Amino acid sequence: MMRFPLPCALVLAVAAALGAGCAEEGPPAASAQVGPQAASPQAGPGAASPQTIRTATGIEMVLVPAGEFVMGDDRGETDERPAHRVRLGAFWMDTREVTQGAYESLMGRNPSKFVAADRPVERVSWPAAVRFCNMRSRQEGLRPCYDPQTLACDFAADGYRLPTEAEWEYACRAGTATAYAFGDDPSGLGRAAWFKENAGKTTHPAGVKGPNAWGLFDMHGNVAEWCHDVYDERAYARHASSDPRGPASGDERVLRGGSWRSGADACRSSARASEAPGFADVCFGYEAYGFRCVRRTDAAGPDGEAPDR
Ligand SMILES: [Ca+2]
Repeated sequence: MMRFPLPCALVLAVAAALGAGCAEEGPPAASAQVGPQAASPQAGPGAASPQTIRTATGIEMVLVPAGEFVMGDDRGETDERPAHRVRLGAFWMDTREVTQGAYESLMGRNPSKFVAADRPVERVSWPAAVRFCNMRSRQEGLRPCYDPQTLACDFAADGYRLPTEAEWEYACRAGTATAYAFGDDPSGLGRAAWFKENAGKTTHPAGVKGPNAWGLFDMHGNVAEWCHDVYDERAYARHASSDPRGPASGDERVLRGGSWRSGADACRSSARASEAPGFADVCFGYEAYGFRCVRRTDAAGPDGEAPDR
């Protein structure tokens, strides 16, 4: 497993000591309800272009088509094996990492270290990310996916949620089987991503580097992205062949894509990382963790294929 170079146990111990003194995600400062609004489909510039929509809360999403891919990499770390074939239904995915502007407009606060409205929000915990998903769903008149108490995900709901690890890797690869969405050579990563060698020890505005073939920006680098799945280094041996959702329980959640502080290897399409879900819920959350959201296709798109769930 590719781990982030941070003394997590020490930080968690300090966090536990601080305990209830740390600020939990508060209620949104502004909660003006927005009525149900259908997303407005916008055809791409050409037939082969990714189909995008701009949702009622102003965030651009792209249709990720249904299909099959080989998840993992037998040449990679132990937890990337075995490479295995996975089939996924179509879904909508945010074209960019959730920005600080989008997060603050819905949640009434901005936890980020590198403050700028157009940069990805960071210092967000897994619970904070799913609370954003629920708030975004409510703002658009959709049924929230997450139980507000247990944070269990209802995949049948039409609201927003975090991508499964399989969905994330499928979208990152965008039809490729190489180490990165642009090929195998890490020397090309600087053109596609903000990572340790070019980021200058900070995040950058979401969507500056070119998108992958499916219209997704910053899947490699900038901020690492929380996924739905509980992390298990042996998860792939037990994956369902269709829409796998990971283990039912465990201590950590998956993070994908590497970040501004990651080396090239940690930014590979199949590289896996993980962290305790509440890690960034403490007062000094980690400034390399962000997220993006997905949503069922039958909730928004006229041409989307309903996922097999
Ligand atoms: Ca990213």
